[in-house]
Amino acid sequence: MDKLDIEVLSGKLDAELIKKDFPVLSNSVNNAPLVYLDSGASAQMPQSVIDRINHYHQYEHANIHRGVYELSEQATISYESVRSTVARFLNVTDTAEVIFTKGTTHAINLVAHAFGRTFVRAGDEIVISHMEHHSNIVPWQQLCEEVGATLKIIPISDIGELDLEEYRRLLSDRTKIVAVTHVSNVLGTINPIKEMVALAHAKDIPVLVDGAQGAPHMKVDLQELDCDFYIFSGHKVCGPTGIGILYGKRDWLERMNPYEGGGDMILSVTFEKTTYAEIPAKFEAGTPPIASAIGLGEAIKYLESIGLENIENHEKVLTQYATEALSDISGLTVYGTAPQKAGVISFGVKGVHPHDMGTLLSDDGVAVRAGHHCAQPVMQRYKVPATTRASFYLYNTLDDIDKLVDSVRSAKKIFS
Ligand code: 7TS
Repeated sequence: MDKLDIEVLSGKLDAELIKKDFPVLSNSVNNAPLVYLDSGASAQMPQSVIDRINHYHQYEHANIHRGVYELSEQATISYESVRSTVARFLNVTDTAEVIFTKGTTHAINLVAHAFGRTFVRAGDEIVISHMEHHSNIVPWQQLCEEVGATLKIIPISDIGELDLEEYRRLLSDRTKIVAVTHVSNVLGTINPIKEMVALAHAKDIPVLVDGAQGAPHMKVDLQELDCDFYIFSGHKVCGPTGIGILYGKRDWLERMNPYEGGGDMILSVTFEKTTYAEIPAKFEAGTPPIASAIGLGEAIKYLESIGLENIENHEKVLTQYATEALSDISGLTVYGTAPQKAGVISFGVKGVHPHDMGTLLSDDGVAVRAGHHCAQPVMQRYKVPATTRASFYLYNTLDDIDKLVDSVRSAKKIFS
């Protein structure tokens, strides 16, 4: 794939121009321009998001849902309007189905507690996959230990696809929920969520989708996917940390008990009895991260202004270009080569520890992640202790990839 082909293919998105929207990306690291290839961990924020958060702090800050004074009413309107922005982003119509959380991890714990403690009993089963992030494993494991349920695991193939035949077999009368990632943060595999949801729904089993690596990188249409819960984090969609989204179908959310108790989630409290607020308030106890929610709204508007389809297409091109260039390096193995793949490349180079690789790349200004990526079962599946991972986003250019590849080559020379 040469550069000209690629420019034609990624046509609708000018990454060089987009890069200028992100102040961090004009910085240098170790006297080299920063090449940021760790958006899978946290994406950078554009100036518009930073400005929106600053404006809130400077002119609009007040607690929400309680003041009768102007400032608090305005802050409430700004916060609540983000619910509509998120609903549009996910193509859902009922804004009460959009719950603000602290992030993906918090949202999955919320469902594991609130759904789990309401619907899961001894002898029941929960189906997850072998490619989950720890945050979509541990909360379910804790639930299973507490109530006496069992975790069932969908296996993955050598190229990093879920085994759908085995998935079908795992779905039974005992299955109470399926919890699966939209996109693997290590392998990049995009899972066939629509099909998996249909198979589960045929047996009346609800499905939770961990969208931490999905929502940032492609158009998510929840009316089409039809999953019961969809979750993502603000900091991976060019928003701030401390905020995330739980979408849940009204029917489930209304039947689930609250996860946390406190202010804002009640209708009335006496020492004898508390009655709970309607959704979404029932799941938003305490003062929320107001500024972060408002920043998330701005981040979504930014991504929408570029176009999620354009972002997805751009990342596909970057991934193909990077895979071809990296694969030319002898002794380099890419983990995860499924045809349906997002902008994540995990790799290992014979004779170079992934952490050493990460450190040497950093010396050249190239920021990648090295380690188990909070997905140790994936490492166990491929029998490696760790990998080096480059992950791409809308602001990455072909030059970024060239620098990555050059830097990997130099690192390899040091060890040969
Ligand atoms: N699920 C997936 C698929 C993820 O990739 C991550 C974070 C999480 C859940 C947790 O999200 P959080 O916002 O609650 O932390 N993944 C990564 C990563 O790949 N590198 O750093 C964080």
